[in-house]
Amino acid sequence: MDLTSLEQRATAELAACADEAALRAWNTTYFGKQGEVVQAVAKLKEVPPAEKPAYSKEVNRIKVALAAAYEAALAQVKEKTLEQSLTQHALDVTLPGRRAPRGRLHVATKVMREIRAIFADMGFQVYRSREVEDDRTNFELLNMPPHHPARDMWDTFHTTTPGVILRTHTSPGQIHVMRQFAPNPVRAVLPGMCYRHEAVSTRSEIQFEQVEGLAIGPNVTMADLKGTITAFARRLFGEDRQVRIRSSYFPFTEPSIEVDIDWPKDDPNADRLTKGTGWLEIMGAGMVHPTVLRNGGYDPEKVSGFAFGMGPQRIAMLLHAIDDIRLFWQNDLRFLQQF
Ligand code: FA5
Repeated sequence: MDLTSLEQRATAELAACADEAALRAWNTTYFGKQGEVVQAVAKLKEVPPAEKPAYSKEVNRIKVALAAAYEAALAQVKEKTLEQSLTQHALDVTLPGRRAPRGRLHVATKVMREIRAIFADMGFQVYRSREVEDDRTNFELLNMPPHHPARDMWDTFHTTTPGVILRTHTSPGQIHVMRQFAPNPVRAVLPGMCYRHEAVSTRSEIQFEQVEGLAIGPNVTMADLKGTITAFARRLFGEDRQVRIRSSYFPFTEPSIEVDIDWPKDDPNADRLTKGTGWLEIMGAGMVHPTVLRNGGYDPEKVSGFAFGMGPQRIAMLLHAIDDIRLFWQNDLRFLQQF
């Protein structure tokens, strides 16, 4: 076997390999099971003894040299492929990143938190009550037996389970709070969603939030109620806003009042929103009816209490001069992004 011509041929063919596949084929030709270099090594057996040392030395030199040349060529080709991929699919790391869209709190959430904070400062704890109620707690225990005409004030969404309804106000929460804390004094606010089968208008939605307030203890009076509401209204709306207290009727309070806030006269929507009166009703309130106190587990001879229920959406409308309550739950970003 002519080792010199084998080396020359193999070297020339290796240099001609353009890619990794060609290199691997070259490797099979020379270093595979039947490869030429492998066969040249095997030939050592047949070489006459006198020539053996020289042949052995030469064939090993060629074997090592070709193997090294192959490894070097393979490494070079891999390097080239990587470089090509880097330049062809170039990544510009200096480009500014995409901004993550930043969310914000819904205006209703903000107002709700403000209201809660003011009452928290006055020592009211926040109590969560269920949105799905039974007729008994939403009406009966609040002094409205079936067929009581006062039920007409709250047109109700019924579930398919008889007697299970969506609460029409947060007042049934009063019963849950009382039953948990009686006979101890309590001061709590109950925020949450309410539902009414109503004609939707600029001031009324079928879904809206309320914040209920309840204070029970020895010698709680109407003066405490008026003081609490006035302090609250002044903190939320400012010292110069007017608060009006009117007598009213709720079956679960006696006496009952309604609280209005004056609407800025220079607002072109004032007439529509206040039905021409200049006042917007923000809450109903009163002294807890003795029957309701008893239903809650208290002795009306020993304690008295006041309660109120307000609508944060109406309050948000006042604070931000929003002229349509329907905007709150329409998820229109043009509206939501203003707050
Ligand atoms: C009640 O719901 C009584 N439970 C309030 C109460 C509590 C009285 C405790 C006495 C003692 P009224 O139906 O007026 O009352 O609702 C109270 C407030 O909820 C209203 O002043 C208003 O701000 C808000 N509200 C009522 N209906 C809607 C509606 N459809 N859309 C938006 N807000 C409403």
